[in-house]
Amino acid sequence: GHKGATIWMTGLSGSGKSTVAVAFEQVLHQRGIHAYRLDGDNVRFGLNKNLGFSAEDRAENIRRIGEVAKLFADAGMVVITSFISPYKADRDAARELHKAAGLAFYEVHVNCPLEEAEKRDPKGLYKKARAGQIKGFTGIDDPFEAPEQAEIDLRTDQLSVEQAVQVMLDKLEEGGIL
Ligand code: GGZ
Repeated sequence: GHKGATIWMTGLSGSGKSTVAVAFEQVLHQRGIHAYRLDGDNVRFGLNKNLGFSAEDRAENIRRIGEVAKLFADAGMVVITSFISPYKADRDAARELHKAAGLAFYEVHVNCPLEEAEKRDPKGLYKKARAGQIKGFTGIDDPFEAPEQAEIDLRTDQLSVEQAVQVMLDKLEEGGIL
């Protein structure tokens, strides 16, 4: 059996959050673990469709995601959240929510240098941000406050997706979650 927990992936656009989250979820499912991913596709187009990318809206985005993740984790699921979550205070609030409810919380820094994320630019968003067509883009003209004490640090410019997933599996096994 396994316990509920939230795995909180934080990192720049293009850092590999979603790629690693999808691969990690797949392995958990193969092992018969009830896992669920929260990402922009199922949250920003639904629950949070009234929110944009101002500091206030990002904070509210993360606050709601933290609350939803807590509920899923409380129901016994392994929740994987995949949002930039650029502000330390907002991530810490999500962590505190879980702590107060006695639920495990793992912050995962999807740690890819801006230079590399910008080189990947899978959606061409960095290019637009550099050209001034998108204002307030994280890493370009909006902040990303890197975690100082993440439970897991993934240098996704150096690790394969499989290696990154293995690091996460090892950590959760060590913590008695899996
Ligand atoms: C950063 C933005 C922005 C701005 C749109 N800044 O690479 P993507 O496209 O798929 O991931 C990014 C996503 C970020 O949404 P989050 O909910 O994860 O952000 S936060 O946690 O800060 O609330 C990017 C796209 O939305 N996007 N405008 N200005 N990313």
